Amino acid sequence: MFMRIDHVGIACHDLEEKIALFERIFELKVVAREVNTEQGVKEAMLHIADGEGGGSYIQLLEPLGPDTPVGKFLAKRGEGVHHVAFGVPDVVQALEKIDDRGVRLLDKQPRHGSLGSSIAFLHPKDVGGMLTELVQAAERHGGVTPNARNADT
Ligand code: MC0
Repeated sequence: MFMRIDHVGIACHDLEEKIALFERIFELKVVAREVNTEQGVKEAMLHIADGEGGGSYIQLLEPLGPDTPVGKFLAKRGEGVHHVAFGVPDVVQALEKIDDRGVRLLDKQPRHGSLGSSIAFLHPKDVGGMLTELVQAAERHGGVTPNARNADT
């Protein structure tokens, strides 16, 4: 089901400060920034490597307000790893499979994610305490749609 780890999302209070920290320690580079109002975050993607179906990244997340998923997380747990996102070839198909396996889907339909991806979250309480995100990368970033795969075969 999974092709790679797409990204690890890190919750932080100050995006610019944490970008500078990750650039300095790990020599990573920001390849995209976005304000995603639907998700209540301002975020930056720092590129690590390219893999099957897309890249892998560190995603730094600053909440747009206290009453957002990341705002609530910071108030409760402080800064740190907020979620792990796995690259899948087809997010709708992955959701259908997982729905039959007793896991609460936080998104029944994919939403807009970083770098033009389609994303969906699974409830952390049903996945060993880990907020889990499924990511189908945009095609221009190497995502593999079912049609593209069929065209290749
Ligand atoms: C909450 N909990 C977590 C957690 N957030 N556990 C592990 N990791 C997390 N990140 C736990 C709480 O500690 C609590 O457990 C229980 O889940 C309920 O949490 P809550 O504080 O009462 O908050 P809820 O229930 O209102 O919301 C939690 C939930 C929500 C995970 C359902 O945050 C959500 O729907 N998240 C998905 C969307 C999201 O996170 N968007 C931001 C990233 P206890 O034991 O205390 O009951 S957007 C993003 O990343 C996009 C831009 C992208 O990747 O492209």
